[in-house]
Amino acid sequence: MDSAPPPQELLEIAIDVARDAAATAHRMRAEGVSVAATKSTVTDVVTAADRAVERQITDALRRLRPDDAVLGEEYGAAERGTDAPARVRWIVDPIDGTVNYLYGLPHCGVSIAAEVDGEVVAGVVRNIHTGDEWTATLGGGAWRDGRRLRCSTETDLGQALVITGFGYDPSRRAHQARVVAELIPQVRDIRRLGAAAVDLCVVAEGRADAYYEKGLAAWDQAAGGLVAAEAGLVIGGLKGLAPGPDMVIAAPPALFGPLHDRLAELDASGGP
Ligand code: LIP
Repeated sequence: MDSAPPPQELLEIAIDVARDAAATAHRMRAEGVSVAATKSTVTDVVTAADRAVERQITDALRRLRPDDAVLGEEYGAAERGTDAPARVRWIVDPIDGTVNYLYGLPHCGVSIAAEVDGEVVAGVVRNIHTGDEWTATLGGGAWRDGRRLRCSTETDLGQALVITGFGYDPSRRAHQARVVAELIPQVRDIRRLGAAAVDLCVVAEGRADAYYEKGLAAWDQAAGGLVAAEAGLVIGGLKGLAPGPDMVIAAPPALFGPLHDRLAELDASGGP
């Protein structure tokens, strides 16, 4: 089996591809976007831009690294033309925060992560509107504009500004809202920004103290999760589980336990 390139080399590819993709998404937004289709529910929308940007990213990765696997939100696992196992897999969310993108809210981004033998080793998240760009490599730290990111040092849950999100299924939203209703008196405040990949990067640089959400797919959290972890946040699920669709929690070491325990008591990964 071929040797995998160093994470920095994969990161440089991800950055170039993400910048071109964000430029396309930005141009298409300016030209006007509309709903092309809906997915899991009538509010789970996909635009023509989500699809065009994912095709652009997949084609670029295919050109640059033909043997790699690509998993994208809109088209799933891209055709490879070989059955030989791929050591490198790219995990792509062409536009994370699609509803924000549709409404023109400047909190949405292109997210590209590179996984080697099942472990995420490089990731970039680029805000489509602001150009904010967060990057990380495994063991190499998290960065924005050449500045190494360090997460919040908050130790008191009662003082914590917590970001969370809601799914597209109304009954799941009702459950998530009940959890927030119980949690909000016990934290500084809650923020719902609307794009998990960008949310994780905002927490990575301490512009909020912690994040949690149920219902994320790999493409929502792969790159942002690495940025968050490399900025010093503990990333995990509930009850020792890995971060995944049931729950993703990102918090500074002193806050992870208290937030985890509160979310477990509130059955935050439960419900529909
Ligand atoms: C979105 C996530 C967000 C979550 C939304 C949705 P999308 O991803 O980024 O955190 O609350 O329900 O999953 O659909 O914009 O790629």
